[in-house]
Amino acid sequence: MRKSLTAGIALASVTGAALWFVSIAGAQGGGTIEADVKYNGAPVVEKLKVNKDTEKCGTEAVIEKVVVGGNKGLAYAVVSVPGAKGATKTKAVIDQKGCKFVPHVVAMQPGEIEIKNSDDILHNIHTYSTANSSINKAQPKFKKTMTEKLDKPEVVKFTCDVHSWMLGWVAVTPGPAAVTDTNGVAKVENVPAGKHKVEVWHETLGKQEKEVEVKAGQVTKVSFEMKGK
Ligand SMILES: [Cu+2]
Repeated sequence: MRKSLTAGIALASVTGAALWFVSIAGAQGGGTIEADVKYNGAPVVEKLKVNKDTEKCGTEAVIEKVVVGGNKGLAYAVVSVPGAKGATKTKAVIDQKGCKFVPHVVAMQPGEIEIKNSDDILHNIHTYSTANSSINKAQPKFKKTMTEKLDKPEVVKFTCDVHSWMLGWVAVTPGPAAVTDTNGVAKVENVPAGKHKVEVWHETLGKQEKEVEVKAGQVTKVSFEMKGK
């Protein structure tokens, strides 16, 4: 220990402060969890005729409840590590575009979320939650962004009172989290080394959890198979 510290100081004095900083960050020992979420069932997509704001919304709303991509990968599942503290906060953003919430599912740490309106028409954000207070606010076309607070961990349902088909989900998680892509893969970064519980949540297929062991600087893979209800 003493030997490596001395070597570190010697190295830092030669190559400068930037490298020293890197070696300290590495010593904290974060790893990555790569979750592979699969679903063996059929995709569920509902279609609805639209006769309002059709110049922005189109004439058909597509409500994607279960999105299954290549290799049975399940999209829009939230993978989180609730017990891991000190997750890096990135700014959460959800947009209303084409009368849809984009992305359909957002994962964020407790804090602020920026709600955008890219549509040039009136939307009315209406959220459903228990721990956080409900948001029910008109967002006229000139109001391009609103910032709201979601500071308690839970999954918050986003709807719009103007366009009844609009549906989005914001998962406020206490630890680091990520949403699966169209291949059903989510990479959760900066997870401290050690044993952790990994949770997967999907809006219609429910929850699952598994234990994993994360090692510093390494990628730990874990797979889930969600069951239909
Ligand atoms: Cu709307």
